Amino acid sequence: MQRIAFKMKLKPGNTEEYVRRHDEIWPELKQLLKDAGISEYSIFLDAETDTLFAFQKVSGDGGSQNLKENPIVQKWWNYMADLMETNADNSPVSVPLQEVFYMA
Ligand code: RM4
Repeated sequence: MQRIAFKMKLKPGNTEEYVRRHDEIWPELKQLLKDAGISEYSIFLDAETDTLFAFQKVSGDGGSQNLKENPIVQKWWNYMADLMETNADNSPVSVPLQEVFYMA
């Protein structure tokens, strides 16, 4: 099991809608993330900079941001694109973070 983290960027003024959409995350997306070996997936917001910090445990060979071939992930990214900074394919700009401390 590997711990990974990455940051993403929210467009200003979209916190409430971002939270609302995640509170109503699609069951099929949730299931495919679990099936891909992703667990303990949380996203935190630094409201000062609109930076989103994602943490997740992964048992497979990649995390949530490596699932771009999956049509449900693509549909979700298209749905979320109006709220976030994205790449040309509407995937969220995601910057891997280095783990500098861990305590079990
Ligand atoms: C985030 C972003 C991630 C996705 C989660 C569920 O806003 O779209 O890629 O894994 O939602």
